[in-house]
Amino acid sequence: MNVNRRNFLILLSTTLGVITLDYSQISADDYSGSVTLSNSLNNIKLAKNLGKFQLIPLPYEYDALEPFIDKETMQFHYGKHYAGYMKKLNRAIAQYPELKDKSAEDLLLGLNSLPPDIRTAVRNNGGGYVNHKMFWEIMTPNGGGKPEGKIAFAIDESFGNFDGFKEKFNAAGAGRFGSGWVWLVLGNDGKLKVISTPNQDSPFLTGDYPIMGNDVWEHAYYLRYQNRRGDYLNAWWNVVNWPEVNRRYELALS
Ligand code: MN3
Repeated sequence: MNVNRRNFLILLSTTLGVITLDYSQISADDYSGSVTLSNSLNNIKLAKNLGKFQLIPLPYEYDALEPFIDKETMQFHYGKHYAGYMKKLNRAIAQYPELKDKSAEDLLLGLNSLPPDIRTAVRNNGGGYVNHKMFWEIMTPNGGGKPEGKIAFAIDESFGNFDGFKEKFNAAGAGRFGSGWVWLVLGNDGKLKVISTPNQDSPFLTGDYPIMGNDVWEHAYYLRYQNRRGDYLNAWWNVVNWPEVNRRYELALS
């Protein structure tokens, strides 16, 4: 691996958990190319110049969600699609140093107050960045089964029972025309609801808190399921990380 001094400093500081990078100095060209880092779990492909926003390490191996989500899908989804959203988000905000302290969630919540020329890029790529971070974390190879904790009671209260919730969620995912997401959100009114959004639109755009969501873009399932989105939606419940979903619910309540 050919690592120049600048990249080495960035990699080193990442390992130490300290990122001090003046990304206002970064030109768009810095975002091209990549380096491969190894950790105990994965080969993580990171953008050569990390920028403000970074990839979270995938919390399991690419093949860990087999047979429900195949290895090749995970490799492309994490390494290409998710990484692409991150790079484009970094590129969009690099021109505006005054935004450097904002989280991706804050950028989405305040989309209409952003400079007009980056609103679409932040909506799409900030959404893609935040949505996928959640997506990796709410899945686990030891997943499935029934909800636990406070979210279990809340689901029963809002949807009758778990099966009623699953049915509603699957129907919303199947009914999303084209690309998008299906969500369980905590709405402004404090109530749980199932919604669907197009493209990479985040529930944060409308002030709803995303508790859990499934990606129904074809890139999420087509290699294994082809046109059978319904089969993917059914299989996906086997990898849901309910403790993490419950953690997100408790966070949303607080
Ligand atoms: Mn995706």
